[in-house]
Amino acid sequence: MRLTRHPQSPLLYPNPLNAWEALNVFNCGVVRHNGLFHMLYRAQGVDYVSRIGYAVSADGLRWNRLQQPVLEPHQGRDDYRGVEDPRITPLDGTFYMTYTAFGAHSFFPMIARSDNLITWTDVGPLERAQNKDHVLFPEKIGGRYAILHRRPGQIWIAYSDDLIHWDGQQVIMSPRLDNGWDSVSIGSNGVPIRTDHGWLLCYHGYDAAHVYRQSVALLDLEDPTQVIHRPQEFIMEPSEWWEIHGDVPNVVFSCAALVVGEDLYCYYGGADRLIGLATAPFADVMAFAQQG
Ligand code: BMA
Repeated sequence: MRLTRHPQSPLLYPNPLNAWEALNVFNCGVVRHNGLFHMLYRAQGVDYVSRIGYAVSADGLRWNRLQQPVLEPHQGRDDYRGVEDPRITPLDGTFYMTYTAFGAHSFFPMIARSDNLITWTDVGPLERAQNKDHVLFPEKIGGRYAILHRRPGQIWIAYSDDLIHWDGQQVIMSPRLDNGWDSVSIGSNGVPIRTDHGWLLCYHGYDAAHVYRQSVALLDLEDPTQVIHRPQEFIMEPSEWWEIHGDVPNVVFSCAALVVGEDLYCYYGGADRLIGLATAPFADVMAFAQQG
């Protein structure tokens, strides 16, 4: 099973008229709300600092962007390379953005909230150590917030009552040393999707050649530390010219997986330069996921 590139991909290009997004636009979170698709995307400008921009779309394909970023370096931890890789979780009537703050000496897993997807307020970092690829579940589990994150190379889970103090840290998925594509490092992609067969988690992995690919796993609904299925194969790898050549070569990296009608939509950054969309019938993704 492989995802199919949408024929209109790539959907978003850098905009040379805006200094802050003139160089690259790539990893993005997408959420549907009030009949519209809302995108928060990572952009790099001529200063190579990452900022987060906002775009809106009626069909998920043609996007209108704000001229100014909605999140810029603002809190010291992000003073070196800025704010990266937004993932958007709607939960309890508000929106949460998990993003990475890239400072001079480390990178930090940040969490912010918003009621309108444009004005964001930090809630707190998940932890004060090198950590990224964190994504909040769209429901409380056992009455508590649950988050996936990445400590070097592995996907971890943690729980919280207030989004500030986290406990229950434990590793749930590791690289498979003998499996090629995900043998070196793995991390979560978009927000886990509730299904009858478990949480569908899209995740990425890379190998010794630093090629980023994507696949899926199913986690138990009540206890997502339990990985029920994890197929060996990937469902997407760089193959288009703009996924192979860009700012960082050989990368497909998604922060957004969502169900649209009968399909899974996966928005992703290609080679850290452009934004694309790949899709598959959701039933096919689920049949594949349960093979592992
Ligand atoms: C990861 C993240 C992503 C990026 C990827 C490939 O570590 O920084 O933002 O797309 O590397 O460069």
